[in-house]
Amino acid sequence: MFDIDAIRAEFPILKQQVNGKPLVYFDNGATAQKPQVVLDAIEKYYTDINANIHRGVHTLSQLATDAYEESRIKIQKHLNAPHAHEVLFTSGTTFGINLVASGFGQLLSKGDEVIISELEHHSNIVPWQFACQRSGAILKVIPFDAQGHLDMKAFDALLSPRTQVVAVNHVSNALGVVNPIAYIIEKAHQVGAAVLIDGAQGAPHFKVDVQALDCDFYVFSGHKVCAPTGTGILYGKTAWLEKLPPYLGGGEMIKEVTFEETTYAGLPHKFEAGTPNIAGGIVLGVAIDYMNEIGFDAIHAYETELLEYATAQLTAIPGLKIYGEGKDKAAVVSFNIEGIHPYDIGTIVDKMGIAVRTGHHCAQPIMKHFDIPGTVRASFMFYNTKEEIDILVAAIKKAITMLS
Ligand code: 7TS
Repeated sequence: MFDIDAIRAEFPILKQQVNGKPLVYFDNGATAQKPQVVLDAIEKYYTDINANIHRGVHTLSQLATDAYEESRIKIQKHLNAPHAHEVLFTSGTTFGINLVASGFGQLLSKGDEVIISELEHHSNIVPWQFACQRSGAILKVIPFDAQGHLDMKAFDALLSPRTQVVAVNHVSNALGVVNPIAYIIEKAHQVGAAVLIDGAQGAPHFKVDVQALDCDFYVFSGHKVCAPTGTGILYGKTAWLEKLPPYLGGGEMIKEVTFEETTYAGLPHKFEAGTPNIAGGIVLGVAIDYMNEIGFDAIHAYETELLEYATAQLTAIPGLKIYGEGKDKAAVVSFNIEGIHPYDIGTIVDKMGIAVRTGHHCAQPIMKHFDIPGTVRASFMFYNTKEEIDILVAAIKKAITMLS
């Protein structure tokens, strides 16, 4: 059963007052809060087994290595990845996309094509611009319509035998729209292109099955799934990970080093140079276990209720416009109020203890499409409540009175 009071009790930060008011945390798209079990696991790692991994014969090093590799297997199972070596630890989504795009920058040829979408976060745009600049490949962009849905007819028309990579997000961070990734993956594979899914806003809300999706890469950040910052996962199919060149050179990623030539370690180590965020990697497994215990079906059902409630309540405010419409959305409401700058709304509701994000959300092309400076974004997680949405709605009404 979904016991919201019990869940909230597990997040110490939610008991805080901010500006003299109980915290209402609606900036989960930026980062999620951490349950006690995650906080305890960080402390336990440093208290009991802190040591470097994959190198010591001593007991602590083996304990730390085992815990790190067990976490990799947990995440492999969670994603239904065929092999543990296809699950790479990273520092986050940005790192994962850069690793893949940088590799493709070396594999692509002049005239090849890379397709992204107009709905991407900057971290799924800029690395592909780098790759295209380096290789002479051409960047193409799937447009979106007035509701914020990607135009699949336009996508079909962009695909060609020259398409080598398609990189799109699972869920738009700025609008909350869920993209038709199953269709995109199937169509891209028909022309032989590899597909990277930016799951930064997908992994916190959906149980992802990489085999069912058949994506070539799936990337997400640990800090958005209740784990610490500086953690993340890049899932990649073995064949692609073997084809891609290493990203960082250093310790642990080599087989043999001489001054003439270096050969590389096998997967996953080829992509894991240097001492990683060991505690973070272990605790990411703890956070994934925690979310699985609640259950992603239960999480999705509860968050859908929150989203529908928030959409109805906010739509009823005169002059309020929501960006990103339709049924296929996940846990985000992005909006503006006629005649009021989003930053002013954000500042006033913060005084009432409410955390929302305002601005372009690192997705400037979306703002350009709508010809707006930014939006106010309320993004939800399974520990939020309808009562908190009521507090937000009342605060916005008050802000409107103050500003008009
Ligand atoms: N891709 C998407 C879709 C994202 O939402 C984000 C972060 C990233 C990539 C980058 O993730 P990072 O963990 O490497 O920084 N999105 C947001 C946001 O919406 N507000 O703050 C960060």
